Amino acid sequence: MSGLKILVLHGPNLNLLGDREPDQYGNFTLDQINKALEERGLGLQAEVVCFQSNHEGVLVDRIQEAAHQYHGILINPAALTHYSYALRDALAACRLPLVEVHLSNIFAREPFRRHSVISAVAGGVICGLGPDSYVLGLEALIGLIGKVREE
Ligand code: CA2
Repeated sequence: MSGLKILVLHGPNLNLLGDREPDQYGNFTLDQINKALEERGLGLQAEVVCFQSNHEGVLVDRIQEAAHQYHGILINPAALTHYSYALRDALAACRLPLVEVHLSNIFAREPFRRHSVISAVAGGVICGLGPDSYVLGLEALIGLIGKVREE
């Protein structure tokens, strides 16, 4: 599928990747993840635009703006995963195909991380594979967009 525009959203503190908590999240930086996504996107004829914010409302604004500008959203909501109904409502309202990703296996971590309030409005969820979660998530999202378009 050609000519797709994908918005990648990263939630709070993901800008710290590569700097702290390497045991949990690895040594790579957010820039490196973004570059890998842009490159994979090129291979799939999709333009990938990446955005990170530490602020829930900024992410909500970005999702609202995305509705008419993008074909799908790939999101790592970070800690907002576990409690942000505002983010969930914005993602549901924009009605774009959505894939949720996590670097870590949230089901193997503290109890509060084992539930996502976002997953119910996502087409799919990938976690636990480090940066590969994002790349696999992008591929899955492009597949999902293709299916939605066929309907
Ligand atoms: O595993 C993931 O991708 C998470 O979304 C990462 C979030 C966490 O709250 C979720 O439960 C799972 C945390 C992102 C913060 O990333 C940091 C990176 C380096 C240093 C400190 C935090």
